[in-house]
Amino acid sequence: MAALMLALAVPGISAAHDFKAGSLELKHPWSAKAPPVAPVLGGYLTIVNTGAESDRLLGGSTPVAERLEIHDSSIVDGIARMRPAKDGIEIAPGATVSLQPGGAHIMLVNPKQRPAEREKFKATLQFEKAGSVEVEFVVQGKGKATATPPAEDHNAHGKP
Ligand SMILES: [Cu+2]
Repeated sequence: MAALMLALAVPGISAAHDFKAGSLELKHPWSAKAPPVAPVLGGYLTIVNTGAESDRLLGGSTPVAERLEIHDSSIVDGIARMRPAKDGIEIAPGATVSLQPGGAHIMLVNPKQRPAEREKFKATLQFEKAGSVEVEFVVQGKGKATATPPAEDHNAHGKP
């Protein structure tokens, strides 16, 4: 554990906007540009587990929002529903897990800042084994790279 924490203290210098923590590779964290009134911002990235042990994304924090939550998405009666992933998101050995619009995702609840498109913001992701990992999310407009984020779905989240 101590060795892992040490490795994480090394600043990530990466033009490719990828991050590494132990045997986890965190690829291109991004957030969808949302309307100024949106109560949540979605966060997405791809996690590759190159190790022999399973790990779990449990949560995290970011200066730009009150809370960072991990959400799961499932189709119930043809409607996409989201709820906090109580046990986090498992990343099995050798697996590539994509957090993306319409699927499991990171939810930034009650944004305090609204970074503009192409701006980056910091976040700390908490993994069961890899521990705390600092990453940077880049804000992207809709309709780029991956699918269009279903922003209206996020409004369905109830407040606790
Ligand atoms: Cu959500």
